[in-house]
Amino acid sequence: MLPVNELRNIIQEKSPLIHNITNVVVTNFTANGLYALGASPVMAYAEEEVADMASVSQALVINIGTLTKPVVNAMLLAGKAANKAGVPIILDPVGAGATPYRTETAQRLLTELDITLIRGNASEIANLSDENVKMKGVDSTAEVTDAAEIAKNVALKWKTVTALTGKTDVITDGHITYTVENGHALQSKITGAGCLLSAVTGAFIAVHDNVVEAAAAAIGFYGVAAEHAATRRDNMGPGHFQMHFLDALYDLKPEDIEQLISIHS
Ligand code: ATP
Ligand code: TZP
Ligand code: MG
Ligand code: MG
Repeated sequence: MLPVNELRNIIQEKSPLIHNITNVVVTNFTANGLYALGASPVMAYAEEEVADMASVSQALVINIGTLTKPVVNAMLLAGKAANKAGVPIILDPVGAGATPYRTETAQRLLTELDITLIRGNASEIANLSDENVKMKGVDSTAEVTDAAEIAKNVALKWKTVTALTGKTDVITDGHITYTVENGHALQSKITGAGCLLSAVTGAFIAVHDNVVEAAAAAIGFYGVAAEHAATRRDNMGPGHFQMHFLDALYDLKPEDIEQLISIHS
């Protein structure tokens, strides 16, 4: 079993600073989710400061959900500073494949920066391989039967650990592969479930050098939190789920994690 509880404890103890350059939809939810986990979020976008902020952070999370030209410039500046300082970078390629601008920007970031982990849904990850898969805005439409193959291709193509998420999650560096069977369907009924997950993987990678292990542990932990949240109330809907999910990230019991977590290699 991966050291999920141990890594969560280290995050709570050390409270790693996670610099997010994210989208305008999920900014508040991402900051609250990182606080609930025990990490320390900061959002900073100005070209004048992103390099300084990234270089003193323990992880940089770049999310292309609501791109503009100045934001792309800030991502490149922050990313270069993070690479120079040895700070890990997580890329969430939100909507890659939905428009050429998103696909090309994700590819540009992967080309110009040394990215530690890509975390996206099935369509987004498939669009970073040589496949062209339809997106419905930012939501995955891919009926993926070969998720592991797609994730491995992307990991090898970009020389980056890749996490393809959905009902089953696949985390791979192209050689070592974990699958995670945790999570709940209500996660796709709230905005930001994927974006916050990318930030949460950043916090786990900040405290554990083995990136594939850290990402799999983060995704397993996050899925158990969702399952736990979904059972706290009868007839759970997205509104209450979002609230209970934040609470579960905060106070999920170590024994519940051990009992419910389903990570396989
Ligand atoms: P999308 O916009 O397509 O929902 P996303 O970027 O929000 O994509 P997801 O792939 O939905 O990201 O992953 C977010 C989290 O939700 C992951 O932890 C994943 O395991 C979980 N998840 C998504 N759908 C399901 C499902 N049907 N059953 C269980 N867990 C799910
Ligand atoms: N539109 C642009 S970014 C965004 C939306 C709805 C949020 C996407 O969040 P997630 O976590 O990928 O579902
Ligand atoms: Mg989603
Ligand atoms: Mg997403």
